[in-house]
Amino acid sequence: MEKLIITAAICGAEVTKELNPSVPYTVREIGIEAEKSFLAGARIIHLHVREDDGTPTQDLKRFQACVDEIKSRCPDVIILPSTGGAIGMSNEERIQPIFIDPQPEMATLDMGTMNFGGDDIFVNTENTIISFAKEMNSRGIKPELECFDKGMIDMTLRLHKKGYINKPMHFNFMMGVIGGIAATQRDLLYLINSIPKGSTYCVGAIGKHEFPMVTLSIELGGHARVGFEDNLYLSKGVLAKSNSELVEKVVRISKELGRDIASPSEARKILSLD
Ligand code: KMH
Ligand code: ZN
Repeated sequence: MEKLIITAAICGAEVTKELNPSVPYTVREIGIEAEKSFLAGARIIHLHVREDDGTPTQDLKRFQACVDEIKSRCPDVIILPSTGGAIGMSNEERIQPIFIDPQPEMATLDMGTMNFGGDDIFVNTENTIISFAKEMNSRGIKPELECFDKGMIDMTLRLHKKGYINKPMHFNFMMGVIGGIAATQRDLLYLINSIPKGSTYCVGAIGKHEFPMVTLSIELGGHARVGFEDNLYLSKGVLAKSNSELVEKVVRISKELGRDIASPSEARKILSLD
């Protein structure tokens, strides 16, 4: 089986230090969390950034400072900035991280609008998706296709036919988000069976669903995403002290299941980044 690529979603936009004091806010904290995750086996850092007080931001200068800090600590890691940002941000704000220097190899592309809990709506209209895809394509940035539900795969296939999304595609299935697809074995199989042959996929899931769904993905040949953005706990009632503990747990599971971890260059090859 293909070697496993682990993504660490180290920060997110929603979780806070009140929920887990190890959630990184400052440039240095973000750099340390990225480095520890990389050393534990993560090959991709899915990056959101914060102001020092924890406020989520897509400010280009702040992203650049965090990317510079990460690259000075682990130059080989793949940085995958968020173009989703936080609920309520404008498209102009959200797209800013693709302009970091050097240009990112990948960035998220969220494939549809959805409820996001309470009164929150995560808005990604068809025209927004097309305009973000065009910006990424024109720069050679590979989109990670964020699918929170099956209909978002259908949107991806439609936009592929229209020429906005290229093969080979790389999907990230985010499961168990309020308003999205449930984190169940049946639903993961449905998602996997709905993507084009030759695509790669990664699986992440919220809270207690993270490790069961990631384990299933490892068994089925997919890749794995863990991190504070999705889950703050190492096990029931035990807060993770660092994202790296979550990565180490995936590495342990994967090794037990007989699947090796990709090196940075192997990860780039699997994702057709080179
Ligand atoms: N924070 C969510 C509203 C992404 O990174 O592209 C969106 C999100 C997806 O996290
Ligand atoms: Zn994200």
